[in-house]
Amino acid sequence: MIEVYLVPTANGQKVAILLEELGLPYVAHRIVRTVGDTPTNDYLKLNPMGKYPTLVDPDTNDEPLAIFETLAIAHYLVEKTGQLLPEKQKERVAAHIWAALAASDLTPAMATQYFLTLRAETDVSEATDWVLNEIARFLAAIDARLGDAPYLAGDVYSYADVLMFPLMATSVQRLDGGCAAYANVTRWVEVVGARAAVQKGMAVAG
Ligand SMILES: N[C@@H](CCC(=O)N[C@@H](CS)C(=O)NCC(=O)O)C(=O)O
Repeated sequence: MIEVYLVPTANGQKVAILLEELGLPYVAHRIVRTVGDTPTNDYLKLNPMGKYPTLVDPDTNDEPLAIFETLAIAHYLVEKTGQLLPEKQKERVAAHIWAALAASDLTPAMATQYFLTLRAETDVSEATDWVLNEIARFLAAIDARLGDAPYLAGDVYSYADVLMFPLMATSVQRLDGGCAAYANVTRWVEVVGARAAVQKGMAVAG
């Protein structure tokens, strides 16, 4: 059975929601750690960065696979099942684009915002202003996209929505006003957040 090692952050939530949506049986190891904890050597064999999440799948064509990087885990799971990947090429490409934006742009920006506003002990106001401006650019682009289509890929719910949801539901809530200024994002959060699999995944990694 699939095993997933996660901490209760947006990346862990993304993978837990995916597993729930795809109906794959899994065991979640919810790791409790504090800042500065070092990973065990056994865990570093699965994920050389010692970060979370990591997914281990014994049910492959060959040897068991250990997969890290949330976007790579998502690609693996949707390819394995053929689900949450739109049929139409235009929508499939859109899913890849918005999934990449969630993983490569908004997630690192929110992690940087977390450090600069909650952990940094020196004056980092210039860097904070820069990252908040970047986040506002991403949120405006996502809001515009969700003004043109009900879901990020287009008319169909896809893995891009899964990778974006925990960012909007948790990380972005750290900002003044959360995502309230973004009407299309707010509508989409209500729709996606009402899905049973999304609620279950959020609870597993909450
Ligand atoms: N690019 C990685 C980022 C993973 C990451 O930064 N995970 C955080 C939790 S969301 C973590 O493990 N932090 C603990 C640490 O850095 O030691 C991914 O997408 O999975």
